[in-house]
Amino acid sequence: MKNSDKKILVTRSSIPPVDEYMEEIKEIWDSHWLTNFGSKHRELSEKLKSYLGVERIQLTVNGHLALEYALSALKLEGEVITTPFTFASTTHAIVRNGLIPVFCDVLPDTGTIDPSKIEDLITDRTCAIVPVHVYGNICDTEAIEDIAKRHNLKVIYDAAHAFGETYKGKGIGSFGDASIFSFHATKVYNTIEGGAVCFDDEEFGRALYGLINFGIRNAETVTGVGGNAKMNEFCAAMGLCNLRRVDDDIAKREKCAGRYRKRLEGTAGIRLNTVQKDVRTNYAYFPVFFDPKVFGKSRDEVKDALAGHDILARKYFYPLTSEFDCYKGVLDPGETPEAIKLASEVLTLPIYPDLSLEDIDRICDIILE
Ligand code: T4K
Repeated sequence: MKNSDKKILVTRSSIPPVDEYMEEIKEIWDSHWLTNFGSKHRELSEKLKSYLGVERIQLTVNGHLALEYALSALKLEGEVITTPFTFASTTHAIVRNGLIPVFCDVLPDTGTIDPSKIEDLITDRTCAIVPVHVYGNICDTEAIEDIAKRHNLKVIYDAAHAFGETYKGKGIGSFGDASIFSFHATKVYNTIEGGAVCFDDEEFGRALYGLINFGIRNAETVTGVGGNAKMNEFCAAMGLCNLRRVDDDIAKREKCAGRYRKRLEGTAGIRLNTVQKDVRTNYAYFPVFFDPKVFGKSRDEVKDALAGHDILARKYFYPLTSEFDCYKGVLDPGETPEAIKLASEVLTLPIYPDLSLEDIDRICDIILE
């Protein structure tokens, strides 16, 4: 197949050599222990705790339920300040807890919550802030912590995109009352499907454990009305394999991002994602923002031109969650002009460890033409 004939999708799951995975799951076969906190689950929990630099961790079946149950474990009521420039999961998790999302605008350079706009949205019903480290861009954790302390609010970070990142040398999962990660197939690090909640507080950990395991304390004692969101042994085994190569994957992603930057930086009408100070990033996404007035073509025209060559970039995140049909007339979309602008201009270009520099050049040639 010629290089120009192959389809390039926005991402491609990282997977280990099949023999490595078979070796890892052999123990599961031998023991017949498939789920419910088995040895792979325990081993992965320990390894991730250390890799992510967090005090405590609870692995989950996916990132969405990590967030939904983390919010639930905090027993919140009322309004939650969050942003609409995110994946459906963030807003849905808040709403599915019977909480009301109050949409705050984002910073134009990072797409993360604008701390200077939070306090105007606080009412006597506000109970928490759910900021999103969108694309792995780190929120202003210091400003958020200061606001949360002064107003006695909980902070739960949606760190779905931020696996392995650090801010000033500190694991990003260690900020706030809790941080959640996604280990979905499309993420920098995957366990096929999976996720985790990271936290410090032991009592919160007990409440969370109850929620992800039917409220069971022991075989004859059920102390809470929980659901089921445990990670199974096959996903944990995939996680153990992928953890061995995630640093290498991130290094390869860095090379891809560098090539895109080299080719696209400085082009009139194209803005690239901000490089943040004091952050070790994971190059999860490569968002590009097109200003149609200056660039001469809209984001949608660029997307269609790429699709004409079987290159399927994605509009993460358009539409804003506040504009979803299910929330029309139900939620107040708030005043979020910067988020609206980002959602109208963004195109996330393909990026994954084995994307070749030659393919990146081809993508850039099409954009620049
Ligand atoms: N919070 C935030 C901020 C999130 O972005 C997400 C998830 C969550 C919370 C919730 O975490 P999880 O519950 O998902 O763990 C994808 C992912 O399904 C989703 O995990 C992710 N965010 C979101 C941003 O992207 P889609 O609908 O765009 O996925 P899909 O199926 O179109 O796949 C995208 C591309 O990935 C494909 O074109 C090819 C590649 N791919 C996909 C799959 C399923 C693979 O290479 N292998 C695969 O197995 O949502």
